[in-house]
Parts: sequence; structure tokens; C-alpha cells
Amino acid sequence: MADLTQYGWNESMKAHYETSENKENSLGRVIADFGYKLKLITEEGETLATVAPRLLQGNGQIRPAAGDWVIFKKFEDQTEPMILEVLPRKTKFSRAAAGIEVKEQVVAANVDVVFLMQSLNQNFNLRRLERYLIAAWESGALPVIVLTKSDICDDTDTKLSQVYEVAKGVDIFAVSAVTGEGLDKVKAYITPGKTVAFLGSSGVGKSTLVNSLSGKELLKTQEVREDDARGRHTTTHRELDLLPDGGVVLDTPGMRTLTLWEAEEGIAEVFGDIEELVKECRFSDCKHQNEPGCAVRAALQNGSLSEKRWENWLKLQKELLYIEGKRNFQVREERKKFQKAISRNQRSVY
Ligand SMILES: Nc1nc2c(ncn2[C@@H]2O[C@H](COP(=O)(O)OP(=O)(O)OP(=O)(O)O)[C@@H](O)[C@H]2O)c(=O)[nH]1
Ligand SMILES: [Mg+2]
Ligand SMILES: [Zn+2]
Repeated sequence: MADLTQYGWNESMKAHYETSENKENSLGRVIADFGYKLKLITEEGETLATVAPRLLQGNGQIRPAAGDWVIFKKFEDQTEPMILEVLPRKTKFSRAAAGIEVKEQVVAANVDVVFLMQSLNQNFNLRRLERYLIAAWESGALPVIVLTKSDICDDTDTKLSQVYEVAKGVDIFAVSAVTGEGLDKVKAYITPGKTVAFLGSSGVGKSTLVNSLSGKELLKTQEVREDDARGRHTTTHRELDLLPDGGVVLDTPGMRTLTLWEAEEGIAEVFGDIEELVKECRFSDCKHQNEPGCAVRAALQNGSLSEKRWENWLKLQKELLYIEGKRNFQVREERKKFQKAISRNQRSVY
């Protein structure tokens, strides 16, 4: 028997459950996402489950992801239980899935804190961090930055202050799984009933950190490549585990790229300084090139805005337009399909 409150079950989720038309069925949380199948924790323990085909069709349906609370149907025979419904999410960390079709991929659902991880070696990259921060602010979870492998870095303080400049108002820690530095600071966020997720490139030490926190070899880890310090994509699926002192941890596979799915609010949060500057330009349609009274050019010249940060903002603005365009296209296509279905229906009526 499992106590679901340990896995984060709470009053607000209960309220969703009780108003669901499926409430006669059972309840569980997705603790592992294998793609075509999911592992659930339920009051009766763990079980594998399939997904009702309806949930995989798009059309506003929510496809279950790691961390989701779901309602599932049990069968009398040996058939695997089937997920019928995903309860409304408190938070979701999303990215655009790779592929021709533009689709949202939820990496972590119902997470309270997202640890954005980079290692203090070759993996360290402020522009990538800005991208993760945008997605994190969009998610609704609290972002915390964790810089790993402090034991093999000799300019940790410089890097911490660089991160501070791009992530004002966000907690930033350096940690080491070797010396134990900073582990208590990470632990302080993980309290009973709360869920935290570890996100970042392959090889930064996500699984190693979870193992250190749990005090046992919960997850497999593997050395990074010697030539470029990149990871080997050791973790292959998203997985939730309980820590001995309470709290739920979600380990995730290293992301090669984080293509933004939604970004508008996140960009405003991460680049508030630039958005303020842009408002100060003399002309409201300033292109920030050679116009007189351009506050951006002035800030670049006096060094209060770094060239690289500005370039990243420009790049992300373009990306945002691109995502919006594609998403609008998708919405248009769905509407077309819908209208076609209606007219077919109408034809058959007359
Ligand atoms: N020196 C040092 N090595 C570390 C530290 N944390 C992790 N490592 C090593 O980094 C390598 C990669 O660690 P993993 O925990 O497998 O990395 P991961 O982020 O889970 O990688 P993926 O599962 O591929 O996404 C392993 O060899 C770890 O021993 C640290 O704090 N210091
Ligand atoms: Mg891993
Ligand atoms: Zn300007």
C-alpha cells in the first residue's frame, strides 16, 4: 500500500478529482514515462498503464506526462489499466518536441521547484541558462540554478557572479557530489509532499545529485566523454522517486536542445532590463540600430548591457515570432479540419 500524500496528493488535486465525471475510477500519479507506456503509483502500489487513444489525438486533450495525476480504469481480466483523464496541472515545464509537426512536449508536470543544472566545466553557458530560465518561468514552478562539479572548477566565484547577472532574483548554488558542498541547500527545497525536478544537459550530474540526496544508488550514472566533457545520455526516461526524508524527486534525461514552446512571459521575466530599456528609446518603433535617442545603443556603449545578452534577446525574439507563427498555423489547420468535419456533417444532414 502506498500513501499518495507522500507523492504530493493534496486538497486542490482532490477537488479536481471529485468533480470529474470519471471519479468512479482509480487515481494515480505518473512516476515513469516510457513513451508508449507509463508507470503509475497508486494506493495499491505501482502498475504499468496504457493511455486511452482519445488522449493521444491532440484536439485539446492532455496527454499524460511524468508528474501528472491521472484517473485510470482497471479491467477484470489481465488487460493493463488505461489512463482516462489527466487532472488539471498546477505547473508544467514544456518544450517544443523535435519533429516536423510543432507539438508541445511536457517534460515535467506538477513540479514545485525546477533545478536548472549546468556543470562548471565546458558545459557552462549563460545563453543556454537564459533559455532554461524562460521555460522555467513559463512553467509556473520556482526556478533554482544549480552549478555542479564545483570540486573540479577553480573559478566558481566568477561563474556564480556571471550567473547572478543574468538570473536576478533566482537562488543560485554551486554543488559537488564529491565533496558534498551545497547539498544541504538543495535539500532545503525538498520537503514532504513537494515535487522537484532536475533539468539540464546530459552529463551535468542530475542522476548523481539525486543519488546523493537519497543516500543510495537509486539511478544509473555514467562518466562524461573525455574529449569534450559531454554526457552519454545515460538516463533514458523521466522518473519520480521518493526521498527517505520525504519529498518527490524527478530525474530527467539530458536535453540536447531546449526549443521553447511558450516564451512570452518567460522572456519578460528573464529580460525585464532589456524590455525597460526598449521603452526608453526616443522612437517607439526604434530598431536599435542608428536611431538617435536609442537607449539600447547607449547601454551597449556604456557597458551596462552586454553585447551577448542583447544578441541572445534578439535571437529569442525571432524564435518567439517563429513559434507563435507555427502555433497559429497549427491552430488554423485544426480549425480547418473541424470546419470540414462540420460541413461534411451538414451535408449528410441535408
Ligand atoms: N567531479 C564531479 N563529477 C561529478 C559530479 N556530479 C556528477 N559527476 C560525474 O559526472 C558524470 C555524469 O553524471 P550523471 O549523474 O550520469 O549525469 P546526468 O546529468 O544524469 O546525465 P544524463 O542522464 O545523461 O542526462 C558521472 O561520471 C558523475 O560521476 C560532481 O559534483 N563532481
Ligand atoms: Mg542521468
Ligand atoms: Zn532603440
